[in-house]
Amino acid sequence: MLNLILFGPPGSGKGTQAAKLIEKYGLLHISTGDLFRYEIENGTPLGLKAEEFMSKGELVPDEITIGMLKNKVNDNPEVNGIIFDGFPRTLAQAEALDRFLAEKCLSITALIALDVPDEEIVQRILSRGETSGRSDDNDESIIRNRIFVYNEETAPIYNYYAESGKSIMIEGVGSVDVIFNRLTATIESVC
Ligand code: B4P
Repeated sequence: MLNLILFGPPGSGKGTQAAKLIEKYGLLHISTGDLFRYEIENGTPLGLKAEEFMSKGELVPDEITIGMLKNKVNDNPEVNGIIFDGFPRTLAQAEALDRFLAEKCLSITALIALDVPDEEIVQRILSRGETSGRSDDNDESIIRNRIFVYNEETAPIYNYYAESGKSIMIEGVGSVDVIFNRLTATIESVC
């Protein structure tokens, strides 16, 4: 099974590239951001809780996020592999993911990080905010808080998987197709 973590700061293009990768490789796409937005749209208790954090550009607590992720994996036992998009975002999530996969005799194949400078990210997210209706997309101070939280809590996960030789950084600036070609070349070198 090909189990990939698509990694990078907010707005680095994880969701954009995951949509193309699942088509090419027939993988299950799990985006914790999309799962939370679905819960918010449906006004569920989980959605109401998640919105408190997301609207401020903060992370949703691990206990909520990890349980939701496990349910999604368990609901899809027959897949060829999984693209984890936006998960893990804390070291506790990464450790929980590894333990959970190990119980199923599975593991992460590789973590592929998209490298995009902060100013490019701010511009991308602000322009998405013109149409996305997302409360975390149209206020520059919230976007900068998301980048701060990424650097503090999420970026160390790169080194965590680097210890087992699984982390790969690729250039995340360029057209969507150019980045997709970089990603597929990288994936084909690890599987
Ligand atoms: P996410 O939904 O994961 O969103 P994201 O980081 O904004 O997006 P992504 O990197 O996927 O960017 P995209 O392709 O859309 O998270 C939102 C929030 O949910 C978090 O802040 C947090 O509160 C919560 N959350 C999610 N997972 C969590 C977890 N595990 N633990 C705790 N909390 C969690 O691209 C962005 C924009 O750039 C788009 O407009 C796109 O069109 C554009 N773009 C993409 N590629 C481009 C390119 N090559 N050139 C120019 N523009 C490009």
